Amino acid sequence: MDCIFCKILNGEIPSLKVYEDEYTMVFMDIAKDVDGHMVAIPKKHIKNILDCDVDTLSHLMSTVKKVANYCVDKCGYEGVNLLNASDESAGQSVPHFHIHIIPRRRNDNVDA
Ligand code: D5M
Repeated sequence: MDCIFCKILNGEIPSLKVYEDEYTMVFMDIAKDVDGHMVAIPKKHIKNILDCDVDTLSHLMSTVKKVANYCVDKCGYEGVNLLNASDESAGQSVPHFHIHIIPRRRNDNVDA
């Protein structure tokens, strides 16, 4: 399958990995537009939330919460933005389900 995120999962494309477990992985977003911008993905290739079974969604959200809490509890951030685009009509550019995690501080001037 010609999917960038599947290639990251199987090591064909390098990534800066932040977290991994049996079902999910989190790595730094290549955009580097915002300090700390990460993406969390399920290991199972699913296009987006519209196709996602609730078990996979539950694993993914559990991972998102772990990473979000780590950002706030251990890394000096105060909050997070969680963003998702499901379908090209909504702006999805990589067709493998992902949740953007953007750590935030008050007055950080991020436009997320
Ligand atoms: O978000 C897709 C995101 O995927 C976008 O913010 C860039 C990111 N991306 C694309 N290729 C890579 C690689 N190779 N490593 C890390 N991040 C990547 P969307 O919401 O679908 O527009």
